[in-house]
Amino acid sequence: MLLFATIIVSLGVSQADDPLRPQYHMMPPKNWLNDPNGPVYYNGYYHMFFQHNPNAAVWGDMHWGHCYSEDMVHWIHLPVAIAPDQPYDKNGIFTGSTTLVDGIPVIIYTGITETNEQVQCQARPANLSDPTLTSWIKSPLNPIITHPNGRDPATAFEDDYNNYYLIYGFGTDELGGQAVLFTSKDFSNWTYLHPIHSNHYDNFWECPDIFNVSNRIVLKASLRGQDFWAIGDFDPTNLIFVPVGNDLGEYTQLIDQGKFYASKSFYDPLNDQQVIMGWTAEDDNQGEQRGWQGLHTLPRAIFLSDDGLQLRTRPIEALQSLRNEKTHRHFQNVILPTVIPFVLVPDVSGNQIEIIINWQFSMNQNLDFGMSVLSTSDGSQQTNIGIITQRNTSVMMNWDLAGWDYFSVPNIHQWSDCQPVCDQDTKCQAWTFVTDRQINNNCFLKSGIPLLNSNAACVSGVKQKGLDQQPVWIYIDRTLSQTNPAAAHSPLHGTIWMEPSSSLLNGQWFLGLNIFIDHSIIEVFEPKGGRVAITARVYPEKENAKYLGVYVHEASTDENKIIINTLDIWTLNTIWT
Ligand code: DQQ
Repeated sequence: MLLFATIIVSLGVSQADDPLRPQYHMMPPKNWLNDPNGPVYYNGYYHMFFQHNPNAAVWGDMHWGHCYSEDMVHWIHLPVAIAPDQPYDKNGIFTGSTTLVDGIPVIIYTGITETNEQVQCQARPANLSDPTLTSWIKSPLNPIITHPNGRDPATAFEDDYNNYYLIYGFGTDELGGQAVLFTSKDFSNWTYLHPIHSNHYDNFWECPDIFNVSNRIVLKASLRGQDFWAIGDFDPTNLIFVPVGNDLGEYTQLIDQGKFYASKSFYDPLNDQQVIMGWTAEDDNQGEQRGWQGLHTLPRAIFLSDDGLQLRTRPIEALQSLRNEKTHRHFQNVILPTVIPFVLVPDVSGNQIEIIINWQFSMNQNLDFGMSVLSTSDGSQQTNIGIITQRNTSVMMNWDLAGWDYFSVPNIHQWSDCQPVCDQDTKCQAWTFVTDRQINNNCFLKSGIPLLNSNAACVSGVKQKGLDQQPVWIYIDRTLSQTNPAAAHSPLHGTIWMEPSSSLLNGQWFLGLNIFIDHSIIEVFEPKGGRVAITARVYPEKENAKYLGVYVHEASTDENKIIINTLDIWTLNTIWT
């Protein structure tokens, strides 16, 4: 089938020795990396620290690794910044942050003591005239905080009266997850106040972070294996965070829908933006053998929705400098008229690439279409990045919205009674009624919109927003990504609401996706609205799994076609200089 009119030459493929090792993501040369720690811009350079085991490709013996950069894109490795060598941190230099105190970067990190207590410690640059900030000196006052026994201090903030405030993660079964608040006048002597915020979605919060975006306060924390945000205000009298919408822990509050944890943000003064990056762990059982494990996601700029109530992210603009312009390929107006199992994008290949694809499709149709990446030429190994829409999302027969249940409603015996209950509950985003069980609570309410799963025993619905608004599922399907059964295969997805103001013309929706492929990591964004970020790990074994394709698994029955308005592809250069 001839779909693509332009004939082009091959993009070329990275010749890295290890075909799965990413080339434009932050990671040490070998061994282990986890949480980003204390990113900061100081005196002309960005500094990135990270949880690092320098001696083995497994978690343990935590040090702070260190890289620096002029542009937040191209990085240079530096020696370990902080090593565990004191009684108060001998068992690990855990996560922490950097704060500019009177213009000087000061690190506060969690030390794990000889007796495995978690205490908070401070370090300052040994030589401020060294722009690389290679050496750090621990404070003679360490540990500066010993109770409660929590971890992961965030960048501190200041009020108008020269009081500093610091939060770190804590929690118990009884108290739930918490971010505990301390105050100080001199940044060395800290007084415990109370939890700045807490809830019962988990019994401990790791890596909390608090920052200002567009005159609102964002609180984030890591719990249940994912990173959640809440937007709110800081109550200056009671010194607590008060969420204005959903609280962190709800499925509407994920920063990234995929493999993204222990994220850390920092203020980038050069571009006046708050930047966040997360830790992406390996998702198979081969990491130790490969000799490296863990990387950081691409840095993302944080912004708020127009109403100030939703957190949005998109890749920082500076990443465009990684594009090798000579390899740029452009296609336009590719019409996909009907169901197409798989068709190759001609003469393009690459496993270290960026893709921008602008889709056009009709409103209110049953559609499933997308792009295959890291694909063999026959499509036997591939990862699909697609879009699903449904004609009528208020009642979807034979579909399960699997997961994210927060309540099963008693005494409901038919699906038509399930939707009104959801409509009346502000927390409810969607529901599924299970028809083949003779139990008393077959109506499940969901606190987000899970991915659609075909299931003859289910009827599902999405709480509606308005006649001209439509939910759209954006997914990464890893069913054929690799053959290793121990690698994660489960689909990942995010759901967004298409809204007429930004993307509807003559009954057609316009939706752009920005996709980054780097050997064994895929990041998918909806860059215009910043409403979706999905990070996935994949481990294609086949050497030629470097092609791109398109597919339409479900097409409209009427005259409407799915159209690729534009498709742009670049090879990206490495970030290591
Ligand atoms: N990882 C760090 C901890 C943190 C956890 C230790 C989150 O400080 O709570 O490596 O991944």
